[in-house]
Amino acid sequence: MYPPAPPAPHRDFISVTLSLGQSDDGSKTQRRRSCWRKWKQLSRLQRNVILFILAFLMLCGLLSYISVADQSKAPSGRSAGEQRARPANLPILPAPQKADADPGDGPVRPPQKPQRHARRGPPNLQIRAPDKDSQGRRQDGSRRREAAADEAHQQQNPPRTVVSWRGSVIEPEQGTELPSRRAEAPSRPSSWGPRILKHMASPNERQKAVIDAFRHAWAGYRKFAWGHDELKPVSRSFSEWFGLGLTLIDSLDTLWILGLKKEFGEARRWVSRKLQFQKDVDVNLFESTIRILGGLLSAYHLSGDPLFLQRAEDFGNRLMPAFQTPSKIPYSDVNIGTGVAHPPWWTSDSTVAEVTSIQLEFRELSRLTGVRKFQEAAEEVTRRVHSLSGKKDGLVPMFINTHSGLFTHMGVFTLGARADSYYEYLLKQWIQGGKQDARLLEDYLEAVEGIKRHLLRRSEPSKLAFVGELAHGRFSAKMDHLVCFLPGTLALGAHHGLPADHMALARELMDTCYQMNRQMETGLSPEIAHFNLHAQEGQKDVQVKPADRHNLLRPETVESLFYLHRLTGERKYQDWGWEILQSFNTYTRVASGGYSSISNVQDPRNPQPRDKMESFFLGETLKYLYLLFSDDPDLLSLDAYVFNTEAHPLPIWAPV
Ligand code: DMJ
Repeated sequence: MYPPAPPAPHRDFISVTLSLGQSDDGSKTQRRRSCWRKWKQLSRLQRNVILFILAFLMLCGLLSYISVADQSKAPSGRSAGEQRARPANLPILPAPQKADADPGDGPVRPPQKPQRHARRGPPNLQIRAPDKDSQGRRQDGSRRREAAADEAHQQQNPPRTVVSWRGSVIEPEQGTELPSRRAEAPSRPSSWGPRILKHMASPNERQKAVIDAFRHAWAGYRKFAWGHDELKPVSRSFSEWFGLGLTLIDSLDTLWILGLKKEFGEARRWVSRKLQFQKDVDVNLFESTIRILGGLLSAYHLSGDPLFLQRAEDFGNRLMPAFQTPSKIPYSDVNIGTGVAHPPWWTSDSTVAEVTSIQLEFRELSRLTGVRKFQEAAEEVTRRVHSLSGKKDGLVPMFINTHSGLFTHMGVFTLGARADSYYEYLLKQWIQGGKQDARLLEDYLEAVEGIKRHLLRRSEPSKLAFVGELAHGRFSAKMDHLVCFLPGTLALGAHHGLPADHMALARELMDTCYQMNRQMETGLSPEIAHFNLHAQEGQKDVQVKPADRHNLLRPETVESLFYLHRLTGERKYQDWGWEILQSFNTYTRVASGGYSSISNVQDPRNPQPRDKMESFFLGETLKYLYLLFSDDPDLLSLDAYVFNTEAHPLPIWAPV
């Protein structure tokens, strides 16, 4: 039994009505009394239900008020605190879309469904280009208007330097720093002289063929993917990775070097007017550093246009949260809009090559801006990795933990994916900094000895030297095409005074990388090759597994050919590169514009286009081919420049 209900708190009721601020006339008093009587007649249960509903309605009202107030307080962005509290990985990029973009102007188109494409034989025989004329006519008017506006802008804000095309008359110093900040800049790299493309001969026949290939790739990107990350040449659409115009930025310095002035101007306009970093998007720290930061810095060095440095600094700032980890080893991903950094969802590890291959760019950004934090954060990683245990004669594991700062997945060693550019950046940082930092050199030299001792073998029947992998003491005769950066790096080290046997090894590995292309029916290397270790009748040196026979238009072979030719002067390296360019043209060129990765380098009748043109095809592959075919050692001299791992040239701080 419940005890009898206490008398109703009459005063409470009156206090509520008074709070409405109404005058207390007789009729209202009557109504109140009758309401009160009705209330008293209700059962306890009925009263409780009504009270509960009222409380619920009040709560809902309060919540919706708060949410409306919040939205109206944040018209375009969130406070830094709110932004940081937001979870990362928000799905904001549009799905791949078909594009028929209007380069240079026009609003961003709403997302559309990607078109499926039918695969019909070699890509260069596929799909006709759309009606260029009518499209071109439509675009011409607006492009002319934009060009005029841009010219007016250039006249009002003339560049600080007198720069003739391809940098042939760039004044020293002026194009490489922000004068207003010079006093704050780190003192060390204060001088570097006039060494940009001093005299530039007209392109020879092979270089013209590269220009033609580049124009074709660019035409496809411009028509179908303008301002997006990557061209899908077969379906004539695009794909997004970061949503930052990756191909366009990766291509800026190649456009400049190849002398494509009009195209460079158009791309520059896009950077000036459309490139937007305030975006709620996760980017991979390494990939965006080498392609976007590196691309902008090189564009700045070559053109002297401060726009590129401003963009580089903005972007660098947005990457900095990645370094805020317990160990100072950066996370793999960072949201450039919210500033939230994080590892991949499945691990708290980062990839060793990724965290150790961002230093050239961050150091250069500090040198140019005078803002030290970029260099300090990146160099802290180098210092920590230098003193870590778990290496095997200078060889590093593939993963490192962002909490403990220690290597993980110990005992697996490769020069391929996840470790490759660690070795490259040891040498290149040493060169960039004027060969001062003994720890970098020591780590590099030790690693080359480790490669020779543990990973270097010779194949049968041709005794090709190759670099395999080691997993817990077991050798695997597997070599990624990515490893073909190594001959070039070894040759570069030898050029900068390292032991002559590095050059000998570079030559041998260069032959092998060439054979990885040459022994395929298309003349293009597979992504991964396996080398034959046992002499057997009818067996080739290079073997390919079905899952590994794709080619992504990667640069590493032609990158090394460039170094080997530049540093030995031997014509055969140019000839090998020429063969590879022919193969790209035969098997990967798409008639309507662009080049496509292929799935099968062993089937020349049906190489199976994968419908993707990676940004590094323009940023690296075609740039290195163009430089390979030049006989001018002063064209981006290796005594004045160091190329980042995405082929973006950065100045050596103290020229040699
Ligand atoms: C590029 O992004 C860089 O060269 C990187 O170091 C490795 N992968 C691609 C090219 O293959």
